[in-house]
Amino acid sequence: TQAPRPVLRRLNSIQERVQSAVQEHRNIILDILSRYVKQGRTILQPHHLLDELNNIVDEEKAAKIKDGAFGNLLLNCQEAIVLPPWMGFAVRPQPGIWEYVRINVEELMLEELTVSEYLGYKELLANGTDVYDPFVLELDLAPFNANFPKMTRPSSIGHGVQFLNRHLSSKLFHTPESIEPLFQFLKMHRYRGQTLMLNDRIATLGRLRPQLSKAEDALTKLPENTPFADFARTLQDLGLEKGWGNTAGRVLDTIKMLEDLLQAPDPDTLEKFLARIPMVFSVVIVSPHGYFGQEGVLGLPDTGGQVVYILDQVRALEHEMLENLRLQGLESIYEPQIVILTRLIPNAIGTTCNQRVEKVMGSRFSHILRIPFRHDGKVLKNWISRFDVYPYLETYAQEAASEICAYLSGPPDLIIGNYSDGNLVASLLCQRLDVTQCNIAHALEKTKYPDSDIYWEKFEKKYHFSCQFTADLIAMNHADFVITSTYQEIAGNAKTVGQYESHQAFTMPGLYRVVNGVNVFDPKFNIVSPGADMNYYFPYTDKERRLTRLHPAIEELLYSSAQTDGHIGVIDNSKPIIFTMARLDRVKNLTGLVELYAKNKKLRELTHLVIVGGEIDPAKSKDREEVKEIEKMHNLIKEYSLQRNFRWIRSQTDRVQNGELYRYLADGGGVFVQPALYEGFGLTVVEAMTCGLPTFATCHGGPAEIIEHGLSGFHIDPYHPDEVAEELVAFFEKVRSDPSVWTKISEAALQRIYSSFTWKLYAERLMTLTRVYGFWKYVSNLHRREARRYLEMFYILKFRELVKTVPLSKDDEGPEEITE
Ligand code: UDP
Ligand code: LCN
Repeated sequence: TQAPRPVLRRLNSIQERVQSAVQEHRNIILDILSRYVKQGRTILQPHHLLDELNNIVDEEKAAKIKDGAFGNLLLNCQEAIVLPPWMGFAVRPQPGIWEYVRINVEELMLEELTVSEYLGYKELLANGTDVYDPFVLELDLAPFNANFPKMTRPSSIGHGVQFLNRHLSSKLFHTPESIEPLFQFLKMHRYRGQTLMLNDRIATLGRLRPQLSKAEDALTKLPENTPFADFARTLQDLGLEKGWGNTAGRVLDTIKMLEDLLQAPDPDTLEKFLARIPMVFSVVIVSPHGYFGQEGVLGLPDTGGQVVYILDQVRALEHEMLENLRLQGLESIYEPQIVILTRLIPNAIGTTCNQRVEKVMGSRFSHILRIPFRHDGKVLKNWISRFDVYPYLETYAQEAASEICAYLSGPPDLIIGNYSDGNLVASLLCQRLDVTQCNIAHALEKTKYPDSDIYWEKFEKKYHFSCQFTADLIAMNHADFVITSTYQEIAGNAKTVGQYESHQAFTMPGLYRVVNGVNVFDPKFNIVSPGADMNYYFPYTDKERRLTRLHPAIEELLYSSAQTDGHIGVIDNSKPIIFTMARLDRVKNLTGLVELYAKNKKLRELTHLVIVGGEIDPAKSKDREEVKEIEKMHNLIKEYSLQRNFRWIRSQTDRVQNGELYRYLADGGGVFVQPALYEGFGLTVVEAMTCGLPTFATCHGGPAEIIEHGLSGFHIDPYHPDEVAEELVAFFEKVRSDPSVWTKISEAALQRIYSSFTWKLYAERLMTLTRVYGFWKYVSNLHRREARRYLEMFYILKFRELVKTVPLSKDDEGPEEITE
């Protein structure tokens, strides 16, 4: 007889693990918990939790706790809620994986909570402890994605396309017949009235193989470089149309790939074969808020890296699309079309943002198309902050849909959204035009502002986060695929929560509760990192390309004694320069760098400091946050008598000169420092490294992944400014005795860039993703129809209501952002 099988249950649940540890070390745990309560905070951050753990005096006991299940809970806890007699803990053992518990701090009872219960409990903080509402609107996307393939290991997050290829190709090639959808896909393939790949002469899958081998026979007899036109007729008679390649050699290669797939399919060949199919001819890139221009816009409020990113992206994409068309043998029939869709701003303050159409410089076929914001048929004339654009987006998207179709003579093949507003407009356009949607966040604001969800009402007047977070949720779930610059943008790292991950579960009391907002294990997420345009940013060692004619202007900027509203402070060329450049936002923390420099005597002896950013005269600034930073900067200069070590130059918008400036500073043995409190990605880090300037950049956000600490640059923690100053001192002292220390970092930085951060790699990857997701969407159920219908409802019932709470801008009173 067989032994009875044990009943299956969740072994070692967090509750069991921690409860037994709690029993074992009862007194000491009681003590720690009561100290948390005594801190008087309602929400504890990880460092608050760890501080108390590190305060245990008895070392032996401390070690026992830390190594045990309770210590583990605290080490992995991202947030604790204090509502005596209970404390709630949100525990994240690994990126993307969350567990919730609460502990009674008097009786030491532990209960496991569902995400819903945890958030309900957290809501008491905002609603008052006696207000419990059992019927809260919950947003839950999980049921819609239940049958959808998902990754399981945190290390595979961000590599969605590889996973999807493997998973779905095993399905597609399950039996000889299951390849039928691929055959149908090739047969249906046409563009603007022209049949591509296969024609009606191959009516069934059964006919495909023999016709391919006949074509193969015919092509092997030809020299490899025979142009397509010379054998087009032969292939057409066999059932093969344009699109297979530009020469006999290339066409043969593509045919062999398909034959391999029919015989012994594998995901890599599938990806390579799809990369050869002409699928992407026109792309729309959406970035509504403005100012979006090509000259004189950087440094204007809200206009930073996103604009640089998109312009470089367009040039790289156009180049890649042209190359693809050439190799496909289609360059004489089609031109790639790329349109940047942005806002037309009639009061364009000297920029080109009031022009409807503008050619993208350095491209052949790409344009900026500007459409104004309207309300009640009236055009909005002034620029408005990105936080205030929500009331205009729906009408904007409607107008854009018809304008784009007219402009491109039909819908595009791909729409790429940028930032919250662009991604929402992209969702509305893709829904209406049935086009593949790609999202790029650049920066999700939620992680930048602590507690902006639970206390959303406090932020509402200034930021309208209720609209922004709702738009983000809708867009990230509507997208076919999402590209991010780094892993951390999706899922953070062992210690910190990712930007997308923070939308997995959160609550905005009084509005709605998100129990499954996004799943970072979804294969839609892909890391595709941008680079720096190598026409502007190239190594300081590339002597032949150096722009020495710009040196007098650069020297004037750095060293002239004139004190103007363009530059203040005086330095000479006797010391290496610590350099930084950014918008003068609070989070960029340029004032933090100035302060840490000012306080360190040794650093002031060894180096000069140069910062480029913002306006110097507060009266010239239009941005409320910038004005505060300008004032802070002037105060620091006074307080620390910085006039003779330090140069502050107003924002510089000429990229050609900026590139040479990075290199000029490298000539003098300088470094670049990026001191942001948080940085989504950090284009300046890539620019500086591409010029060979050793870089010290914040460990909070993207730069932590761009730089390998100690090898291709250094991570710094702006929350520990004195240590940053010491690290800089140590570096410059080392370099003084051994200059090769500087050169090694500079060379390794360049290697890092060439291997992972170039626009060429970016464009190839983005095209591959577009084809693969487009194909899978066709052959499988990746349309996410159910989820999209649910999102539509949420958009209509919730988002539209929230938008009504955002005041419309009053044009005649001037831009809103001046008045607080
Ligand atoms: N930039 C510039 N002049 C300035 C400040 C910034 O040209 O005075 C450019 C900088 O070279 C980079 C971009 O603006 O290309 C800033 O991008 P980043 O990703 O560093 O930050 P963001 O502004 O997007 O937050
Ligand atoms: C926005 C940011 O905040 C930066 O961190 C990025 O580098 C930039 O966009 C480009 O993606």
